[in-house]
Amino acid sequence: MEHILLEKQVRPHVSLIRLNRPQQLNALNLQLMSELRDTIQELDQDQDTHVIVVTGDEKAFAAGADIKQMEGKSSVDMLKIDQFNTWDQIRKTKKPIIAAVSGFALGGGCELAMTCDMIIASESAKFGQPEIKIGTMPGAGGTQRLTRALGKAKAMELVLTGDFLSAEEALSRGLVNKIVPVEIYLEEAFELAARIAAMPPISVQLAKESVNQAFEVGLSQGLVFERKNFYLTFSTEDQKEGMNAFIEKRKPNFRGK
Ligand code: DAK
Repeated sequence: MEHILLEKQVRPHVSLIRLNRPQQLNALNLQLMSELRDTIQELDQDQDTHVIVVTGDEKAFAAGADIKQMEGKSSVDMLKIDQFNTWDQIRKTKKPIIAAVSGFALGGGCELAMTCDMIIASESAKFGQPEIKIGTMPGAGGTQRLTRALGKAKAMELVLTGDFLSAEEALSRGLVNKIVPVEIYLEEAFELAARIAAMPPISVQLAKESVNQAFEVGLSQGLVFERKNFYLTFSTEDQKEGMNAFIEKRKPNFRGK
């Protein structure tokens, strides 16, 4: 791996992926995205990892897809490269992914953060979809996810002007979970990840899948989907352990079974 750093067990059952092209503000070139996809898929299979944290560095989570790599491409080139396949595979990750964002999260960087399940941001975080300024538009979910998160008016403004959204505004509008000083944003993401990693992992995955269904289907279908996953938790040992531990007034010992 050239553009990705992987650190396992930064907390119990929590793994950290760091985007590592600092000179280019972690611009997402094809190699970085392939390495990211491969690493996430490996962690999704890894029994010792329950939660994944993805971060960049203090200056940039990622300043977008690599403009220098895209500049000369035709529509047919883009179609043949089929980057969407890579992004779709990341989107299908079963385990929760927390984005720890500091500095720029722009274009594909903002889309990557929104593809994650939660965002912890530093006070310096800046979100935006500035693709319009370079003659194109968001292509990896920006118009859809930003609109769902911020509502039509603000999303439209950001997508059409390329303006940035401050961390404060991102928090007040529900795009991010929390903002903290830059010195502790990664720590804060680890804390959240560790709390989730201590929960029964099968129920966590089923619950994540169910929340995500809310963005895919209508309410009746979503409720049916939720109900089936709810039933499914009753065939896990962890459900028995969790309820018995409550009754016996002790801490549960979840084993992912
Ligand atoms: N691509 C390539 N290089 C980049 C880059 C980017 N997106 N962003 C920054 N860099 C490079 C700069 O070229 C510079 O490199 P050198 O000149 O030193 O070699 C270095 O990083 C430092 O950047 P600056 O000197 O510009 O730093 P500043 O602090 O002055 O400015 C900035 C920071 C973030 C405001 C500025 O760098 C900037 O505006 N960057 C571009 C932001 C942008 O337009 N992002 C959107 C890119 S388009 C797709 C999936 C996703 C996408 C497309 C398709 N498929 C699935 C098909 C996404 C598209 C995009 O994201």
